[in-house]
Amino acid sequence: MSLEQTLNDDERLAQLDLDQLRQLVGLVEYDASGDPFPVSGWDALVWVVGNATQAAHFYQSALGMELVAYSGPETGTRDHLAYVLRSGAARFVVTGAYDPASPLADHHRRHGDGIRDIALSVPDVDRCIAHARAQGATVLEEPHDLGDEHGTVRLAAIATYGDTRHTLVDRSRYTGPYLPGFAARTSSHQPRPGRPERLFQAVDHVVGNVELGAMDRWVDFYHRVMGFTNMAEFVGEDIATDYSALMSKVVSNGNHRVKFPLNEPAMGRKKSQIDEYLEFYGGPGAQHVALATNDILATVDAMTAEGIEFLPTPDSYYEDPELRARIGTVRVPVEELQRRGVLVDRDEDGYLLQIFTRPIGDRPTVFFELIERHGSLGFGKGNFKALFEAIEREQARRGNF
Ligand code: TYF
Ligand code: FE
Repeated sequence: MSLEQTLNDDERLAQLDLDQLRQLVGLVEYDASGDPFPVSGWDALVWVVGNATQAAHFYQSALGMELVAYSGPETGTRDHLAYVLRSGAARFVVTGAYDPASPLADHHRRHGDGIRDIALSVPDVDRCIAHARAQGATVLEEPHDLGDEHGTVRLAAIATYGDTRHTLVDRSRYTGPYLPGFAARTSSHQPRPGRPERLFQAVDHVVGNVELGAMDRWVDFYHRVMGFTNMAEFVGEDIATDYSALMSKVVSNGNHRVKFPLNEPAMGRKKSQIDEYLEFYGGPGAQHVALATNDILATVDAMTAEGIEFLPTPDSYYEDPELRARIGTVRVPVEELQRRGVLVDRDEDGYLLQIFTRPIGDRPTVFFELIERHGSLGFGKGNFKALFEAIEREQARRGNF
């Protein structure tokens, strides 16, 4: 699969070109011919929330997304509502129960707001499912076509950690706004004057939190079932016991567009942030979504103006001479980063800028990261100490540390 072929129609529509994507999310060239489970990229992150109508408003006002489609009783879906939102290549679907007997109501009672489905775009659904089944994966939905006047989508689904699933989607023969059953719907929301047109361009990575001792099993699942490979960054016992209270490994698909860090709790001095997540989510699930932006300062400013709260970073972070030397020169003055609490990490390939929000819902579970990559293919390992201290201060405010 050439890099050009990995660009799907949505991304062409979003006017993202390969060079932009390469920088934004660290895309690489790879040979898909020997890949038993070729994945071209993200299709959608499907959220279950307590109130999809209000969440759709939040994603438009606070995250600057654009409403593109809707399904509900008016379009023939009797048990739940779904709103489809876009920002560049990223697609979120927020769903909520309409009928109290909907399985989504039960999902929400157990997990609170969260990601139920990390849907992936694949060129050959049937081939992926055949391989996944042979590797012992749980097939939740057999390959099937959904069609309407806009064409046909082929879909299937497999189970991953907790109640999370991967729907596999081939929409190459479909021109509708999302899936059959959805009607095109546009935003009535008017962004504030002066706000950048788009606050993020793509999903960079989605992190999964799994139970103590389960990380290597899930890494193995992504290797065997989905043909993913390890990325360099990992946090082992040595670092974990010092300050992070988690262990982490990262797997990615062939072109590196889909990256899954997997965390498990480690025994620190106090309760691990991963244990807090597992307790309040009611088991394993998606912990954070990193959103790729090419102007993290403008994005932070716009989101802050809309009431998004970011984890504060102490001034000592920017004043630490060792860190300052490691940061070197980045594209903006360090004072601009300091004013907003943006973190910097550098490795042999380049650097990245990143910042984390507080949990976005009622439970101390899911949050967002903003990331601006300049060559670095890492995840901010150099910031773990500062970041985890900030997270622990938040845990303490909640009485969970
Ligand atoms: O995706 C990552 O691995 C980084 C680091 O609670 C990280 O963003 C890991 C755990 C966490 C927050 C960030
Ligand atoms: Fe991250």
